[in-house]
Amino acid sequence: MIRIIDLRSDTITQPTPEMRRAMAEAPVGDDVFQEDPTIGELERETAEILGKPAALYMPSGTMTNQVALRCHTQPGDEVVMCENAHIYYYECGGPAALSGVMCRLLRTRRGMFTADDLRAGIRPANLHFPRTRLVCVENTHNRGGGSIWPIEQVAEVAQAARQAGLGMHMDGARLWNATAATGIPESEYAGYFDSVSVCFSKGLGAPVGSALAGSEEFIARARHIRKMFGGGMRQAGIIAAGALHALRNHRERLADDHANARKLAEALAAMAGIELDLTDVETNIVVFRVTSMPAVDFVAKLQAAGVLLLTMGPETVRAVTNLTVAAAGIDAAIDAFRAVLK
Ligand code: TLP
Repeated sequence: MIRIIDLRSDTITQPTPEMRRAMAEAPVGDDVFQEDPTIGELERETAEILGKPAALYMPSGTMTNQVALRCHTQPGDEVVMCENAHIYYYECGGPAALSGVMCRLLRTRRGMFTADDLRAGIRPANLHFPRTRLVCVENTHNRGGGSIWPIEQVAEVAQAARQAGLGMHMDGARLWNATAATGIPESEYAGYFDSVSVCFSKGLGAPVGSALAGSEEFIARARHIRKMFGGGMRQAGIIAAGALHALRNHRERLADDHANARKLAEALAAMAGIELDLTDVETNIVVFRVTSMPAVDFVAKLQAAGVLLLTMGPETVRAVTNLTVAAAGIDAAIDAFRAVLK
């Protein structure tokens, strides 16, 4: 039997035995009545880490992002973001379907735009134009290859947004990875934003859930929209306990994922048939170009050799290190890459 090394995403992780125990033993209540003590604890701890007054647990990162958009905007408004933002690229047209907003897309390298890029994307006041209302920043940036926004650039973009009277939302699904890599606290990044979405079910390894953080007033509105979107859950402390365990115990170990990504990237960069700039590998995501065959063929061959990956485009492939793949798995994956490219 070949051993499967799953590098498709950091969402594929299995709960650890300790996490399962915490989930089995979690005190629960009806969270629509705000009576679930475990969810309450998770929301308080998350808000505290992010330096925000309040937070709200939801089933997914897609829901936290889309609820945030709905809270910040009116139908017909425009939201500015990178053309590769998860909110635009991977959320099923949610901004149009759920909030009735348009997306103004900025072309970027690796997901990061400047204050000048933003200013160029803001509509002037004019009877004919939509109202620019919100700016979305993704940190780390998924399609950007796990890239980290420099904090100075966040500050400049936030200042330009404030000057124009715009709201700021961060898709921080992998904000934990940015902090693990830079040492800059999550709250320092979050301080530049009105709302922040974070995921427990990616690098942290929980089975379910994300949180949206912001002011008390913003989160009260988000609670209402979450209910409207069907995300009001009942005894969800069962799953929130997994998220709480992950939050308390798995943030520091993200450094292992980053070391594994670097190891993999260094080996890949040296292989003929692959193009990869090592300076682009900052966290747990490795994106590379395959020059010797179409990306889909490459991924199929690796799958046959027991290594699971995802294509990102016709020539690009993504590998994401995660909690279930230890350093030994990375060594085995490197051998499989070499065998396929031979
Ligand atoms: N990303 C998934 C896929 O949807 C692509 C992955 O495997 O990386 N924001 C960012 C930056 C994300 O990467 C994701 C998930 C989400 C939001 C959405 O989270 P979920 O999957 O919980 O809805």
